[in-house]
Amino acid sequence: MVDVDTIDARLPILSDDAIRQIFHEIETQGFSCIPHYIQERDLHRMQAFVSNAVTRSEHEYVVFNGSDAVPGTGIDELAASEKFQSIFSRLYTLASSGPAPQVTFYQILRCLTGKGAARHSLIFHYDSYLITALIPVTIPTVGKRGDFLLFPNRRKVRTYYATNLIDKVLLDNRITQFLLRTLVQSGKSPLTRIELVPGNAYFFWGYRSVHTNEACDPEAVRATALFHFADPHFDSSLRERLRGHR
Ligand SMILES: O=C(O)CCC(=O)C(=O)O
Ligand SMILES: [Fe+2]
Repeated sequence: MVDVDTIDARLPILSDDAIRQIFHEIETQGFSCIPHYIQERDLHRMQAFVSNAVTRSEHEYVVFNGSDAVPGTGIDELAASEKFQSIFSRLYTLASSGPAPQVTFYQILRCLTGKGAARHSLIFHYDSYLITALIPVTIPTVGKRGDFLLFPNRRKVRTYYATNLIDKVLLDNRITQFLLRTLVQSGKSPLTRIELVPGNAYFFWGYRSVHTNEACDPEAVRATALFHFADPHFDSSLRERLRGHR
């Protein structure tokens, strides 16, 4: 039974055509945005949580993992919402032409602020999950906004976990990170820059796209909720063995 007072009751129902359109936009422009996906009253609940969290952390970077860390904020309701989950399962099917596994998320709420704002920004990466949804909760209205930066669809889904590791090593090193930062500063790169709007929902292939966020000013707060779904290497034996050695 759907509780009428959860977010699910207020989310739009997206037709299969709408999902195909989202899929097409992710494939061609690298991301798709559903404007005003979260209604004001729900957004306010999330923003109040962020503002309390930042006070409690004495204005330093803080991150919350999973629904249990954000009870009653609406972010937990979103993760459990059938309407929200069905966007992911249908996108998955269009991307992989197979049935989607049950939708569960690797889910985080990142609150950038203080000295940590710069430290946790401009770190270019691939996500470990195919589909990423980003929902901006709080975005600075003055100073640096902390735009989202994306080089969309730079790689295919790797058959082997080992190839995925090589991709990650080639990206996650000082030289590549320095070159990418320089490229961003030059303003000449084929970079997609997204000026985030609170309450919108942005979808992209997190696994396939190099991406990161810019910093906000230390005295500002920039909070984003991220929902990651579908790990292509969930059954990799190499990964299991590497984990065992940690
Ligand atoms: O906060 C953001 O804008 C992006 C964060 C991100 O890419 C991630 O957590 O995987
Ligand atoms: Fe990411």
